[in-house]
Amino acid sequence: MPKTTATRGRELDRAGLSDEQLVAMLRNMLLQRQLDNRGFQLNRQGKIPFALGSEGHEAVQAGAAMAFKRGADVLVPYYRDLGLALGVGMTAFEILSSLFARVTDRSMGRQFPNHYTNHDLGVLSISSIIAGHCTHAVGVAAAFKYRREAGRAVLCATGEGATSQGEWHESVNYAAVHALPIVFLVENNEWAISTPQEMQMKVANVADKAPAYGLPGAVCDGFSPIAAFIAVHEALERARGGGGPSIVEAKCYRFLSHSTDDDDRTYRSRETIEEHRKLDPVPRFEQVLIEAGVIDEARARQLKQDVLRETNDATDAAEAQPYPTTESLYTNVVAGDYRPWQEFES
Ligand SMILES: Cc1ncc(C[n+]2csc(CCOP(=O)(O)OP(=O)(O)O)c2C)c(N)n1
Repeated sequence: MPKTTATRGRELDRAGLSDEQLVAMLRNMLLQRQLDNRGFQLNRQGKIPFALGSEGHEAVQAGAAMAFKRGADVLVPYYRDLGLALGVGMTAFEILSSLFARVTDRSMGRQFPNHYTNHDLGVLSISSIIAGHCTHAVGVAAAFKYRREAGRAVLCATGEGATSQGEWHESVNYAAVHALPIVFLVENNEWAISTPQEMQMKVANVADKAPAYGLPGAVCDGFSPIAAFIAVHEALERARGGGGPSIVEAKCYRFLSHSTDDDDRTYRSRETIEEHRKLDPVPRFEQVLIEAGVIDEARARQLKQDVLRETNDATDAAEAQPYPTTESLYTNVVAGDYRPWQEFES
């Protein structure tokens, strides 16, 4: 599907979103971009071992997060969902605490970098096992249904590569059969590390797989936060209202290498990336809001300065935190006081 904006000339098709919500989406996208850069910089400075970037995913994540109902829905993200995490209420400090593996990280630095969590906000801990988290997400949705907690839904995000995994198929099928309140959001960035989409599937769209499970499937422009909001909002509302699960595929692109450990020059050309860069959703959405009169140039500049300051302050604050102590090694590993390994101690 062509990556077009949701604007008509200077008139903005805002899908019922207020100025405040539109600016919040832009701010989220700008902050994602800053934090992404910061992760890669810190890695190159030798301060953190690893970072992942969401560059190219800003729009789909800002739009999807805007459709999330805080206090009701549960987010089951994957490792490239920085903007979803920020959009549902996580802070730059929490993200940097995860990157620095400091004690202020909710897992106390025991998860992989970029694998943050926040139970208070309904953000499940991220699983590095591709598509493994889809089974967790379906479990949460099954609990909502079993407990008759109407009005709640699960938003489960993956890349398109994850849809080749058995767990994804099993999760989608189980959710369909049991009509669970869940949305499978597929952020299709065309690559799974070095594997292009055409090596993953014989259909043009992941959403084309939906009818095989008896589900609705939608494709949206993942470079437009408004288009992503519309698609995810509709799917979440259906799920919350008892209408069952669906698949939403957002077409986006991965501008950076897979992670700081990957050299993408070995499998894709610089020219291809430059071509996609012309459609960069961040400056484009900024322009959309300026043209629609939602913000002016000065406000746009101010927003960028704000997110840079926020990123700098959060970096300094997180770096200044201590590492967890060895005494806390087993904290949060097993619920309650039960210590299974102690049964084997002599
Ligand atoms: C079960 C499993 N197999 C392989 C990997 C290694 N791996 C990590 S990320 C990744 C690519 C996933 O691609 P996609 O789902 O398209 O998401 P993207 O990273 O492109 O956003 C792979 C193969 C893994 N973590 N888990």
